[in-house]
Amino acid sequence: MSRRRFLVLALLIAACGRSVDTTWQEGDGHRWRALDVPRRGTPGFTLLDPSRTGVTFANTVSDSLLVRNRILAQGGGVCFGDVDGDGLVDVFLARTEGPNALYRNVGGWRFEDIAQRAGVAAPDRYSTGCMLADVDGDRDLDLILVALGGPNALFLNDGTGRFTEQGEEAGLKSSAGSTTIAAADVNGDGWLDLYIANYKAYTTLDHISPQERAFDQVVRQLGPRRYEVRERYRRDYRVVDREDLGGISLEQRADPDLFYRNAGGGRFIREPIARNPRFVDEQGRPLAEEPEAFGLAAMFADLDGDGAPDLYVANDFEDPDQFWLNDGRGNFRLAPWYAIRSTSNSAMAVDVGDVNRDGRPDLLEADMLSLDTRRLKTQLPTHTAPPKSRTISLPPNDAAAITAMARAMRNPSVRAARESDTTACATIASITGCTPCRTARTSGSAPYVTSRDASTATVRLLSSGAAIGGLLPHVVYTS
Ligand SMILES: [Ca+2]
Ligand SMILES: [Ca+2]
Ligand SMILES: [Ca+2]
Ligand SMILES: [Ca+2]
Repeated sequence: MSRRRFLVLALLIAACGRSVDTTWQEGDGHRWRALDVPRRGTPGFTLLDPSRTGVTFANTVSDSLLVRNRILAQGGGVCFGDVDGDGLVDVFLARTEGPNALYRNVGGWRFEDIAQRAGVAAPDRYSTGCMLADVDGDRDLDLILVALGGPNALFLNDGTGRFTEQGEEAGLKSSAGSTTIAAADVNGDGWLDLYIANYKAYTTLDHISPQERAFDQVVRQLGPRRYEVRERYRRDYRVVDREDLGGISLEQRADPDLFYRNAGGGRFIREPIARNPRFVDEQGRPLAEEPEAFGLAAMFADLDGDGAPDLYVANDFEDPDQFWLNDGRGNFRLAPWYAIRSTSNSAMAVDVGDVNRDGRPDLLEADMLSLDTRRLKTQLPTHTAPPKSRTISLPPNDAAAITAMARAMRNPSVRAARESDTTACATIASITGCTPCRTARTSGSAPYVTSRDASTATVRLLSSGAAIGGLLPHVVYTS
């Protein structure tokens, strides 16, 4: 063997044999190690057969139950975590009808269901969402389990994977149609706080005949453009003045979401979202009423990069999603609507990750409707009416703010501003290429912009209020 050929071979052997240091590095309350990524093969996943893994779970709901409550067809959640501290990640699966499953990871991609002896089977409820998190600070993963119609409950882990359901003293009592849980220490006191998204525990479609729930049966007219829901339907219906539609809309009410502050040791105290300075609207005002939206997903994630967990709530139907920005002390303010200009109509799920690796978190929202046209034709959309008008606030004649907003919208149909506000008009025209600006028909001195984008509707720029921050997370939508 020539010396050169020997050298190449030696280098090849060295390269192939280069190993990654995969020893665990211990930290305060955590440990980490490098991944030894195989040099061969392709990225992706390999489907493992249930006969190999032992995971035979299926969430089926009987027709006899569904005929009484169709919302039970929405499914249950899955949670991952090492519940018994053996270093292997275990899997919890929530079941709508019957016992939940807790698959202990026994190694080699094999699992055994220990839900019964672990004390988390809870067959007495319609389990929906789950969360494995250490809420009492003893360094083992506890289970928060919510159910359609309740009870929502905390199961404390003894450290070995045996759980004890806590009673009402945990503070999570609810009979709402809960769907999912998000946990984060929102106020930085070291204790994980909770946000539970709610849908509705039932639908009137299963209880009230079409004739009985007709508009004139449910609603009484009090005068010109004045309506009220009759007393016996107020728990389930509300009338909404849809200025953008030029009329009144009758809507089924949803269950308000739940925010819980962890008072320490896994004792939760519910704080309302309305009339609470912790939650304020885009203009910084506390909310007058609890938001009622059909919530299906909620997630805490730091979306603006200030280190504090923000909150994104994805809602079904035409209820807008809610994007709450945390001020770092656990106070939330709704992000300006144009921070995310459109959302899924039938939002089903949401996730956060840096998909293009530029260091900024991206947001993925899954919609119910398929992108595939064949499949789409087998689905029933919600026939949502055109989007609602929105009113936002900007400093008057602030070219920088208007520039930021116009850039945020990147909307070629932004096409009007108050004629006398030449700065705003020129700025918008230069960005959007839409000229000329036309005279606003709005009253007072407020400049405004009209957008005909299908997702943004009419916008009025009023004369005071919030400045625009750099709140432009990348948005990826899929279905
Ligand atoms: Ca384990
Ligand atoms: Ca714990
Ligand atoms: Ca906290
Ligand atoms: Ca943040």
